[in-house]
Amino acid sequence: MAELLFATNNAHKLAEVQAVLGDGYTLLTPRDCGVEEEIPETQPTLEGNASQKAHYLRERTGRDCFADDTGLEVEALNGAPGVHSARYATDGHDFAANNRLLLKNLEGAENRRARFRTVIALLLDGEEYRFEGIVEGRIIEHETGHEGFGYDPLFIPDGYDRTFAQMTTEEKNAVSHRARAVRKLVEFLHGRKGLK
Ligand code: ITT
Repeated sequence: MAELLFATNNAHKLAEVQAVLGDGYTLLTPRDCGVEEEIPETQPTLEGNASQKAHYLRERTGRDCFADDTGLEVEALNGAPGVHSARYATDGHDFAANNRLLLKNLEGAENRRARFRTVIALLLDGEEYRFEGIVEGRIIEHETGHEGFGYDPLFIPDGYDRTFAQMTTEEKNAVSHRARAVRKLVEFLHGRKGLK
């Protein structure tokens, strides 16, 4: 079984990505490799942050690894919160405060179109590769559901009548931004000699 180091401190993400990868890969976390501190993400784009997180981890561990960065891009807010999704309302990862601020900023808005966009940066054998995943949908007016994390209780993907927070991990992974990006990563890895 192949091991893959994933530069995240978010347990929900880890579970989602492990579910997409299945039994063929075991994910390692930064902590598994002795990195306890928060990994910096100070770049102005999702691409920059994914790359920064992966490079930070490789420098500290010497291992190949990948990182993802995700943003919620809301049409009526000109793409906000976007790269600032984690710290939209406060300095910390306060999901409830972020959701409240999003609802406040969308009060009275007719256009509630939004999308999640994930960028994965993979560092492998001295090269960097990028994979993107997008899911389109809309922001509803009240938090609904308790699964998932972040903005999941406010986001209904196109073609569904339930939020991501009302879905199992498997249901979310059928359409989600992150799962789409991870499946591209897996296809890439399968195509490489010597890797499953
Ligand atoms: P790591 O950097 O440790 O991986 P993070 O929580 O900071 O974890 P991101 O920077 O990728 O993750 O995501 C920024 C924010 O976007 C995150 O804090 C959530 O509020 C939101 N977010 C990301 N993925 C999401 C998802 O699948 N569903 C709902 N919200 C999500």
